[in-house]
Amino acid sequence: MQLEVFLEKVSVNHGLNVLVSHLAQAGIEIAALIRQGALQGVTEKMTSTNVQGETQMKLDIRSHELAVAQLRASAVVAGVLSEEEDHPVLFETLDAPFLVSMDPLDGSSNLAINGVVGSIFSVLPNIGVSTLGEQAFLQPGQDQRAAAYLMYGPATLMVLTLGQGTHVFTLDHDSNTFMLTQQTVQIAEETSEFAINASNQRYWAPAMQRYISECLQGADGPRGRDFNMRWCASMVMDVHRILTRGGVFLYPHDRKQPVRAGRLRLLYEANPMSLLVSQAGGESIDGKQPILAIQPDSCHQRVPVLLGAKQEIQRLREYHWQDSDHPQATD
Ligand code: FBP
Repeated sequence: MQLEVFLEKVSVNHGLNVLVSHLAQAGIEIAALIRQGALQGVTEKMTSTNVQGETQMKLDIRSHELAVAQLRASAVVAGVLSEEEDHPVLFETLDAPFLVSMDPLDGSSNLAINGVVGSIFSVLPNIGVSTLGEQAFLQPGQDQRAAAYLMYGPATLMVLTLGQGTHVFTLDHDSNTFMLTQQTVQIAEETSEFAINASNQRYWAPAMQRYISECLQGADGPRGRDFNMRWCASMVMDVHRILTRGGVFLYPHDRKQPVRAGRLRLLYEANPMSLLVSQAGGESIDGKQPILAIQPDSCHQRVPVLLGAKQEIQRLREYHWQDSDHPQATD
């Protein structure tokens, strides 16, 4: 079933269907660029940095521009907050029904090694950006109307939720259309696989040290079974593995940069991924509270992200509450 047919079938919100179709088109254009690799200068670094102080890749900017152009063309979006811009880009259609927050190119450090990258989108209702300005983007994740990521791997995938389950679409490169290939995916409640950047271990809070140490002790330790570890340095790829075969993804708070509450951004990484995971039966917390319940206070705010299999996230929440001195996720 083609994406557009699926949308007409499951969603009565025509505006949202139009928006999702334009996100898909942006994904098709970005995928075409990525497939050209160095021929398109995909791996080139810019001299500019984004608001996070990260050196921008040429493709970060191109992906941002392609996504902004498609969202503007949809005529149902009033403005876009992007990882690549300090402030939201507001469109002429200020009264349009939706706002979008996005990470146009996630995992861009993988480009230089021809690795998997993605794009992440969060769709919010427009609660009055014409008067509120960028404050209108500061809505809790539970208010999202849709969330999606594009995965640019061996196949190009679009993973989508409109709040009724999480579904996977595969791009047919011949017809340039996304076809439904998995409907209502479910994450197993139990798992023996975790993903974390272990090089940060010495900076973790005691709760995280305990959880990972118990996993590494495996069958000889309190967990009584062996655990496997994976880390792709691309949130899209790590989360897709969890939606496909289970597991947990962990980017906890660490004291490497104590002022920073975490590495990942709440509005265009943590919130959309949390909605996709929760709609697939998983959970996501910042250590103590559900990420989708967090009231944002700045556009590029960072949070700790612990998401995936329900039983492991509940265990991590317990360890963090026991570990009373673990800092909360507010800047
Ligand atoms: P950006 O590439 O959009 O900045 O995303 C952040 C990210 O690359 C995530 O995709 C990934 O999970 C994480 O950072 C990798 O972090 P690290 O470099 O510490 O392994």
